[in-house]
Amino acid sequence: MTIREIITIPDPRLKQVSTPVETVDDDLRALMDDMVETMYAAPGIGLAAIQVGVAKRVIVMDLALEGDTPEPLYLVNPVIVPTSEEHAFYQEGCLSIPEVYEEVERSAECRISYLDYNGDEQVLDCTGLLATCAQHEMDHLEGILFIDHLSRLKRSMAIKKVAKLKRAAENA
Ligand code: GNR
Ligand code: NI
Repeated sequence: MTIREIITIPDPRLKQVSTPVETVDDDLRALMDDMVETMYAAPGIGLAAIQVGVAKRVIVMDLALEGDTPEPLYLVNPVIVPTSEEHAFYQEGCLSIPEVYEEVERSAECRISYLDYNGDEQVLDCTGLLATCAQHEMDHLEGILFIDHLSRLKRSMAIKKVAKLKRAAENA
């Protein structure tokens, strides 16, 4: 397993629409293993393949608390449907948009159908932070970032903040 580099804005790859996976094979499992290791190292609670530069419809998530037994979820070709009319606000962050945290409104509950690590069909009902995270990750597969849900002003402030951080890192 390898920790891969997480790409950050304004890398144009983050705007790509990811393509469906044809078969869940050992090559794909190697990618998913790397993604989980990369997510834990970051640390983060979710990661989409495009964040490591691979435009495939693959997501990993783990909402287990630090210190508890890890509970990684591997989602291939996920399809999401809202299962509640209710919406919820959560303060979101993204490993591809470092140090930006803003409230985003999403469906409070959703159901995801997907293929798991072994290529078997699964259905997962999500509430709370898991529902938020799942919708955030699904957006990545469509080339959408959480800042795209913000006002133009907040979005441009976020983009400038990341650019400034990168300049500071380069000059350090
Ligand atoms: O680690 C992450 N935390 C998080 C918090 C609130 C809503 C969404 C997320 S996902 C994020 C990791 C990430 O960038 N996934 O794409
Ligand atoms: Ni993200």
